[in-house]
Amino acid sequence: MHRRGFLVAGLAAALSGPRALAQMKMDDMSNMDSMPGMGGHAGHDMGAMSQGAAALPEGEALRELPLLANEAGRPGLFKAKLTAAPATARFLADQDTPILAYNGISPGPLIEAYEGDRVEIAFANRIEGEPSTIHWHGMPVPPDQDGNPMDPVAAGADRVYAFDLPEGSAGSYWYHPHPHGRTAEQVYRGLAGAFVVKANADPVPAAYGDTVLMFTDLRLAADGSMPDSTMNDLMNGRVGDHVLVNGQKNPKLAVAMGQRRRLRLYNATNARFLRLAFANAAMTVIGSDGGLLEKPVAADEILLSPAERVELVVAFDRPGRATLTTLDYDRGWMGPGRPADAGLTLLTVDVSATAGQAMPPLPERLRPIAPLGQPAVSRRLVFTETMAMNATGMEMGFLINGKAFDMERVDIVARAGETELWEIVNLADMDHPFHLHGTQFQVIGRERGGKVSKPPYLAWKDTVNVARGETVRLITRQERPGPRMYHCHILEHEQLGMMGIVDVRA
Ligand SMILES: [Cu+2]
Repeated sequence: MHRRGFLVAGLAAALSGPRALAQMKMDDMSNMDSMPGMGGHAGHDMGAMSQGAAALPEGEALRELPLLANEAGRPGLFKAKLTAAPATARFLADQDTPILAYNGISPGPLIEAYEGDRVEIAFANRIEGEPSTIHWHGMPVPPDQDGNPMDPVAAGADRVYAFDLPEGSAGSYWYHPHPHGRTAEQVYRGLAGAFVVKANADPVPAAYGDTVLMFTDLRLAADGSMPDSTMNDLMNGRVGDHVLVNGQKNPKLAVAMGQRRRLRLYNATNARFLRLAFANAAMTVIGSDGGLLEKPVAADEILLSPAERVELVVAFDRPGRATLTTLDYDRGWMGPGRPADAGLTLLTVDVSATAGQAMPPLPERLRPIAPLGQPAVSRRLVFTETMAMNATGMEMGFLINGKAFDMERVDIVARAGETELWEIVNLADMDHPFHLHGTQFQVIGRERGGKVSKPPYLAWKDTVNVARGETVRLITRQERPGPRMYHCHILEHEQLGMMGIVDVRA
């Protein structure tokens, strides 16, 4: 195990309040046998989380996500309803699993709208006893429409989210709850869906299709229920036993030899890092979180940290079986039960022996991306983790600039329309995927162990992994006044304090 320093004295004072702390009782610590002072030994054996994991059926035909029906009846408007409520899912042949769902399904229905559209979505929160919100992850929506924790929708209540999709905003976004203190649980219980904004003039050939592959992470007890999170989950982020694609384990897709497919990959897990490769098929990256790149880039592998998306064109030029699999990635793990990252097959593609009809080529240029330019302001955000034992148990803090999230506190004041440099410094022992609401940013550099590197290409991003010991520099600009959240997208870390508010002023 990676042994860490414990701050015993004075830690409670350094943390800003009980909301920021995970209070762990000793009797919850049965799976923490490698903690200093707890006895036991370190190891990479599977911890309590994976014992008795139920086997899920594999190899069913891949289900495309069902579309959310547009009730507007006229062009230029997307109007629909989303209801968050308890539901059941059939992961095991003979057992119902209680989940939370949007319109009865998980992942939620796929929202497809076009640049220039007005969007009006009536949200009904029918989760008993829990506030919720819908956050439009990555989308350029006004602050008061973005489902911030400051704007909860009470249990049983309704509200309408309304916003316009500007020209140039085509991209692979998603939606999920963001209520204070409940985001992690509502997401792992099933609340997440994809929101694809389509371009009016799309350079990618329509013959490639357009398929969302949404990865979620399921932990299932033998009785078909989803167990509550453990202390290990709170520290590392909750990692499940099964990575699902559109709700299915290792589903199957059949394609003709020579076919190319446009695939939008979403990491909608709470905390699972997905380092992905396609065996027997060639991947080309064409887009990031906020839409197309300037030109296609061939890739042997991809790292998708929680909440990131990538748009791919995959060429199936060899007959037989092509598989999307995971590779090992060490993102920093505390205690026992580090999940087996490598060797998971997420999707199996059967490629026919006879060639299908010829496919049009991918254009060499996709769209221009203008660099955001010289920043007028620079800021530094330092991510740290703290832990301590006290009389009631263990206290953990996930902090930004030494502070845990406080809804009443503005951490940064920014000016609308002004370009800023943000330096995200990770001094912690785990990777933390950084997410900023309300805009897309451009990463301009990384630094780790004194080594500085520039990204290989310009891309619009709303989430970027900051590896432990790494500094990521990004350029950002908020266009509209109002409060915006920034946080770690390991949702348990966000919930334990690794979040702040930037107040954008006119
Ligand atoms: Cu984190």
